[in-house]
Amino acid sequence: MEAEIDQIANLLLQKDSFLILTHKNPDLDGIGSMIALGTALKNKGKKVTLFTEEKLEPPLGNIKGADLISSDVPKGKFSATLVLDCSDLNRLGKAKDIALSNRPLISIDHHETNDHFADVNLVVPDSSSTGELVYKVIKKAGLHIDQLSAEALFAAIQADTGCFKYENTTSTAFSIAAELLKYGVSPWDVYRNTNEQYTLSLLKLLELSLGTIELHHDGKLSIMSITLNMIKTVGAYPGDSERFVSYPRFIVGVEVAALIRQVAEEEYKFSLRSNGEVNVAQLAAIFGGGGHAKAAGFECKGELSELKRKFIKEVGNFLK
Ligand SMILES: [Mn+2]
Repeated sequence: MEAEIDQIANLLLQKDSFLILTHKNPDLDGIGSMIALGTALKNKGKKVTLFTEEKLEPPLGNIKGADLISSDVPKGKFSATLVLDCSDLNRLGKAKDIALSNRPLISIDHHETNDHFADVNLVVPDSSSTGELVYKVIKKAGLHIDQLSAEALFAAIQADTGCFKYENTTSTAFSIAAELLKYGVSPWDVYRNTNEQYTLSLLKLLELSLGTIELHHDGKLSIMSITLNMIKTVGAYPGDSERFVSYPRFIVGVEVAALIRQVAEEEYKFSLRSNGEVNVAQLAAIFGGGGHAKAAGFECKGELSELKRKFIKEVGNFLK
């Protein structure tokens, strides 16, 4: 890990224009890492372009510095591309080709399913978050951390550790978070701004989706579903519903929880969470997805009852 940190720190200082990317359907770890690294490089006089395919919506989009990120496909040449929190090139979506034509490609990530697609790969599955690794790189390069980058890094670590409660909440994660507070970060403000902020329609959507929870495999698998019809019923864009996946996971006896969200007529996103027994990154990989042992996901196309049947059967193979 130290060799890659050194190598990336040197590249950050040598090169002068950077394209900074994260995975499709970005999360706070990816976005916070982008804002922090982008700001630190900008303050060093470097040119930075931050891109996400989707326009950021609240609550994710409430993060300070979100205005630095554009959803217009980047043009021009960059002297390096930084890919943050992204396990493979296909998860880059529209940015994949631009990334490949602006090398060196530098990947900073902590997904155990990362396939080491880049020219330099700082991939540390033991790391709580990509934010933690970005902090180490920024420190190594001697880049200045201002309040904006400190808040963005804190948001990244706070999010990926589930507010410092998951098993990846290591002493390193706590030490870096403690360090970041010295820059004036308020944990409460960061949390409330980027996690709560439910709209009434999002709560109405939660009400509808709680009614869909079903149990399989003797109560070890719980499935919750959100359809396009339900979203239509509650009104316009309701906010980030992926976090609802915690509710089926809370149920006594559940080992694997799945939230199935319909995104188009015959297109679905499966978000998976584990309470420990099953490695859902491996489960998701069978369906072409990936993630972490306790939080993963995949996307698929087809008829829902058939997709669900296959999924339920596969979960059975993973349960003891
Ligand atoms: Mn992450």
